Amino acid sequence: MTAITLAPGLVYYPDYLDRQAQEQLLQSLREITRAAPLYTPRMPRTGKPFSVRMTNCGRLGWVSDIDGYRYQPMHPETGEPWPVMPDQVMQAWTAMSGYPHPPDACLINFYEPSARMGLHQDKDEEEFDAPVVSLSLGDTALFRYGGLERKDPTRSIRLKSGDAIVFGGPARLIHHGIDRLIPGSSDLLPQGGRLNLTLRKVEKPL
Ligand code: MD6
Ligand code: FE
Repeated sequence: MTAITLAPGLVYYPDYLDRQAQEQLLQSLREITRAAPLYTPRMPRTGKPFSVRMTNCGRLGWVSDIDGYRYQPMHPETGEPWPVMPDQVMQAWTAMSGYPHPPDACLINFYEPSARMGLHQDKDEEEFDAPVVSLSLGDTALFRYGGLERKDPTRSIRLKSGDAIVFGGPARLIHHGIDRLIPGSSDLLPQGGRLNLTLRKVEKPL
C-alpha cells in the first residue's frame, strides 16, 4: 500500500483497490442502490438540486434538503434504514483511518459525466478526531483541495478508479471539491461516470 502525504493529515493512496476489488465494490454498490436508490439532494434554503446523486450505507446517512444538512438513520425518499456497510468498506476504514472505532456512515456520491461538487468542508460530524476516508470508482476526477479558510490557495490532483484519500488530523476540515470528471477515463462503469464513497465517524464514541 503506497501512501503519499500531500499535506499534514492529507494522505493519498493511489491504486488502493485493484481491478478485482473495484469490481467487487461496484457489485456491492449495485445491491445497495437497489435497496436505497440514488436520489437528488437539494441545497438548504434555496432547494437548488445537486448535480451529484447520493445514497448511503451504514447506521447513519448524510442528507441535504431545503431544511439543511444532517445525518439521519433512514433514506429520505423510502423511509427505510440504510443498507449495511459492506465488509470491504469496513476493511478500508481499518486499513487507512488509524481510528479505533468503526465508521457510522458511508456517503455514496454518483457523478454523471457533467456533475461536479463545489468547494466545501465536511463539518456536519460531531467527531473531528476521526478522519474521513474516501474511495473512488469509475472515471477520473479533478479533485481540488485547499486549506481551512475558503480563500486559502488550492491544489488539484486526479483521483482515478481505485484511489483512496484520507482527510485527518490538521487536514480534517480543509476545503475540497470536484471540478470535473475526465470522460472516458475508466471502463469500470459501463455507462461512464464516477462513484465516490466517504466513510465517516459521526458521533463521539461512548
Ligand atoms: C468526491 N469527496 O470525491 C467528493 N470529503 O466525490 C469529498 O467530498 C470528500 O473525498 C471528505 C474527505 C474526502 C473526500
Ligand atoms: Fe467532502
